[in-house]
Amino acid sequence: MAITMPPVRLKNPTPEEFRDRFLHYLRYAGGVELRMARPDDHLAALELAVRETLIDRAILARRTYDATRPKTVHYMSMEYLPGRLARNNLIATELLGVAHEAMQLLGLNLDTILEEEPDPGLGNGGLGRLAACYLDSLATLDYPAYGYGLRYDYGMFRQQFEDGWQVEHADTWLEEGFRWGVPRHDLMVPVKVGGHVEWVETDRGKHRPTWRGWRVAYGIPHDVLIAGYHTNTVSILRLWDADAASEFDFQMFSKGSYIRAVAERERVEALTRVLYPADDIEAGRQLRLLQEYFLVACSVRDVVNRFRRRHGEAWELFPSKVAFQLNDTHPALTVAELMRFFVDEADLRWVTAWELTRATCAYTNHTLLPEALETWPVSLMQPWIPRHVQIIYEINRRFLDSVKGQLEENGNAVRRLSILQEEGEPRFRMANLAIVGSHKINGVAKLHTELLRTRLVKDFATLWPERFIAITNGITPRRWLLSSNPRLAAAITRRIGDGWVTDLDRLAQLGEHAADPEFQDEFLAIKAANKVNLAAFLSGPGGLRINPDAMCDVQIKRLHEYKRQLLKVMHIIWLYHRVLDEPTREIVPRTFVFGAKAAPAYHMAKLIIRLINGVADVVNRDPVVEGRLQVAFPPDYRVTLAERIIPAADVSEQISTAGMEASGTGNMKLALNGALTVGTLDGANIEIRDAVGADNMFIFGLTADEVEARLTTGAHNPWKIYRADAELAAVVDAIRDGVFARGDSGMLRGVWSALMEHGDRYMVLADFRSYIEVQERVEELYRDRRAWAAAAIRNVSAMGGFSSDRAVREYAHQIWDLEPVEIEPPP
Ligand code: NBG
Repeated sequence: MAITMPPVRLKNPTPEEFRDRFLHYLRYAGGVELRMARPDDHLAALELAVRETLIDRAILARRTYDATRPKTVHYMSMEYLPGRLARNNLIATELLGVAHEAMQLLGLNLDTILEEEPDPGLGNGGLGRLAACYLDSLATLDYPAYGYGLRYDYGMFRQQFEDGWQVEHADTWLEEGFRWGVPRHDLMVPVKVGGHVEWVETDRGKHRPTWRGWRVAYGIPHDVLIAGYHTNTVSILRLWDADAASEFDFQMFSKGSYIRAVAERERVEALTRVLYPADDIEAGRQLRLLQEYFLVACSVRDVVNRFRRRHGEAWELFPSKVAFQLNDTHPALTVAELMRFFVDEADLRWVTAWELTRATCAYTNHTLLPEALETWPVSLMQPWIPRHVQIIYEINRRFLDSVKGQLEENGNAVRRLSILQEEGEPRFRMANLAIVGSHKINGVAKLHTELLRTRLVKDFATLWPERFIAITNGITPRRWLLSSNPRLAAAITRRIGDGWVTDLDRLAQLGEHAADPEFQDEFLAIKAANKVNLAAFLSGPGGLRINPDAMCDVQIKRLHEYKRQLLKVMHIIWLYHRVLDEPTREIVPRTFVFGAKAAPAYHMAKLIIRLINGVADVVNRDPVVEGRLQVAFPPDYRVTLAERIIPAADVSEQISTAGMEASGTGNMKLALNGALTVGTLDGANIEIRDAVGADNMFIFGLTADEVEARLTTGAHNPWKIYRADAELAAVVDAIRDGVFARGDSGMLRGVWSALMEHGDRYMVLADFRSYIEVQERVEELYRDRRAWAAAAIRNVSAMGGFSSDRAVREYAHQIWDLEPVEIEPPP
């Protein structure tokens, strides 16, 4: 008997149908009726009503893919920062208007409901947000794609300030209810851990290493569906949850002791308990290693299962069907796990397995900071993944054999190339493993790739120059303009149509409107309205009264010394001193807005947070500067807060020590929303300058080469700079004397000491004067409102190249060899 598949609906509902869907979920998922429903019930029902559309699309896509079996990319990442999803999914599926009307029919307000949504913080910063932008573009461009990650019970900590200090609280996002993840128990996978390796004789009389005595944990995927904009494709963000699952195994490895068995179960489930904050440099983080392995093992198993379903055992096809992109080194074990699978399970010869693995994997490097490069002690890996340890040794042995003789000054180069770091405790260098196991390695901006090639891993670049490529990061215009800045988006659309949403290069057409006074005025009015919104949000109950007419000067990013929030604060102190010296001086009123979390173990970063709050405390209370200088540091910076701040920004602070910021992506978001960049020649700032022109940007400071020269020749002399600049000295002294620490000169001494006693590694003193000067130019241009507006519009119009659509296409062409597949709706 033929079974015909039910048709999949893809027609969008009418407002009345959407209303009925909403009421259905309210009742049958939430168990309430409209008159007793609370805001979170509304949100839940709304999300489920939208999710229904996404699921229809995902099911349809699955049918298409199972039939056409296209090559698929798998983005492997320990971090994702998708932000709130409801509005973006409504926009992408063209349901925003429908939902709006449907809620009106019920006497509800859609915007109010959407404000209820929590923001999943499954990442630290740019690296995780980039992954989310790429999933948006992959779907919008119809590329078959999975994002693989972990479903942490506790994401990035919630930040509060107590007495100016950062205090971390657990982020209980799952308890607030997360409806977007669809659990797929049918796709549960086993993961082996522990045990040892034995040499076992095969039927053919050979001896081969065999992993024995392992235990099993299970991964349960939760699929978060990310809708492509105006297309039927959805990207699947598959997040693994660790589970001790089956009663059977559970008893097998716990040998009858009930209590021990329950404890064991707890241990397994703790695998995906918490996201590790970045820069948490402390050693021995065994759980983090296991998390990385768990992500890799679950995802590879999932991919292999799908491959088998589609292609049986035709492993030679693997690289033409599967691409893995390693987002930094965190998932570098993918290389070893694929080898283990091919050799141990698929029974392929090492050489064949290696060719398939390398042709499948590619690695993106996101940082040049040596202290951020992952290495794992072999002794830490051995008890958990003994077979992988053995495989990595073998990869390394064969690799080093193959390069001997190929490189000039053999000895040292080989030592640097080795995956094994032998000085001190033996460790595996994950970047080396990722590079050796990949056919392409990319940096995230031009300068970054150059420094990767010439400094960080120069021996690899000499060996395989063709494998190193630059793909500059990008951001999705759907979230970072269309959804978060509706006023500006509408104004742009009125001028040039809405094609820019999926073809950001069209923004270039705005260039001709930059000189149009009418558009300038409109632009300024939009900025002003966005600032009023932000001011209202920041003012909050008991909060600061923000002057909405002031220039809005923004630095929002992870707190790190190389990003130099300290330099920004020193500028504020300098300005403050100026006004105190001459209270009647005319200055452009400014509101400084910070957003930043410090890794909990990063002491200096926390001191800098205390300093910012200390400066805010002094400046915001001082009647002398009232309405002219204000410092706002709303706690708990995250995607949702970025979406509020960016549309209101006039000035974008991108002031990292040159050579240290791989790319930056906040720089792109702010420029796209018409903020003017104050920046060093670092990361993607350089490419932004090339696009918008030096006249429409404020470049200052040392170049990467100059920084390098100062650091390596010892030419940097903090005291000399201090003595030569009385205003700078006053700023430094104020920090030392505790002016911003309620007179306690000990509290922030560490900040002073990093500058004056520990060599000022981040060149804050060296760049101070140049920064002050460029800020004076900012003020000057800002006074000419029309000229400012023109420059801001030119910024917007030049941002086409920074779309994540462009970036994803480059990955598809240059790395993945991936073709789009359109999902046709059923007849
Ligand atoms: C960050 C860099 C940023 C870059 C993002 C995305 C890490 C390790 N790196 O400059 O610091 O924009 O990655 O590529 O988080």
